[in-house]
Amino acid sequence: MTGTLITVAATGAEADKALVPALPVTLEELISEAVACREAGAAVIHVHIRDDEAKPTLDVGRLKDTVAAIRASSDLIVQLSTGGAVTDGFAARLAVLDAQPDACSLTCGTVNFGDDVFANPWGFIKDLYQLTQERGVVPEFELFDFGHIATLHRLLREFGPPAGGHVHCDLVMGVPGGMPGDAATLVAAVQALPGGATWSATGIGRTSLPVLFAALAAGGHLRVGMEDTVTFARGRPVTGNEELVQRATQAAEIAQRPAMTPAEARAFLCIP
Ligand code: KMH
Ligand code: ZN
Repeated sequence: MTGTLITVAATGAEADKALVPALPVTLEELISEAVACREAGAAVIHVHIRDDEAKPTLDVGRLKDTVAAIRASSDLIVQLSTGGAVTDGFAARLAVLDAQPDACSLTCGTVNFGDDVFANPWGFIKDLYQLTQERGVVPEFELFDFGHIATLHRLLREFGPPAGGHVHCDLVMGVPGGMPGDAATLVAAVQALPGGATWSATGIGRTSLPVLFAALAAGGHLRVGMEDTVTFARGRPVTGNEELVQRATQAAEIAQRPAMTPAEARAFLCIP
């Protein structure tokens, strides 16, 4: 049994800074959170950035500055979001790779996303996948529903292995419109993954703890962070990403699969 890969999804595109003051939206806030989360046990940071008005942006110049600043202040693996916000177009989402991250998210299908639609048609998925292969950016396959797993199989069948050669997935559970965040669903999803794939899981909102414990019990890895939940316990807002990472690290230690260092995570994910 390996250690536990802990990814922190620090900001996301959905939470409103005005309602969630602890959300890191400036570069300074993001770096401060990144350093604290690295100390607390995170090995990967999943990054969305905001503009001067704290609105989500995919501005490539800002993304490049963010990648450089994270690398200058920590050894975290930098995984940029290519999902962006539901309002982002496909060209801007492909251009994220111009910022030359270590890794990127790659969502394997369209999903209802609350009242919105997170659009990921096959044409976009295959273009993005081929771009990751050309650029040597290691994708993490984001799976919000069972149809996304079928599309992952198709992607690998038609276009071969990803950059680095290893398939790592993230089950994103509990999105209103996606698969539910519970242990039975997690086990069924894991059974459907391609052979040899490794996986993390994250539960959105109130599913964060059930999914965390189910993932550890099933031998998987963890993603936590304010992109996915802004409530630490019933009626108690999250004070920052660090406490979510600390809780994941403690749970992993209890499971006797302690948090991987970023160097161990690089080897595990085949990121040079
Ligand atoms: N913000 C969601 C619409 C990703 O980062 O790749 C998409 C998302 C997935 O967060
Ligand atoms: Zn994201």
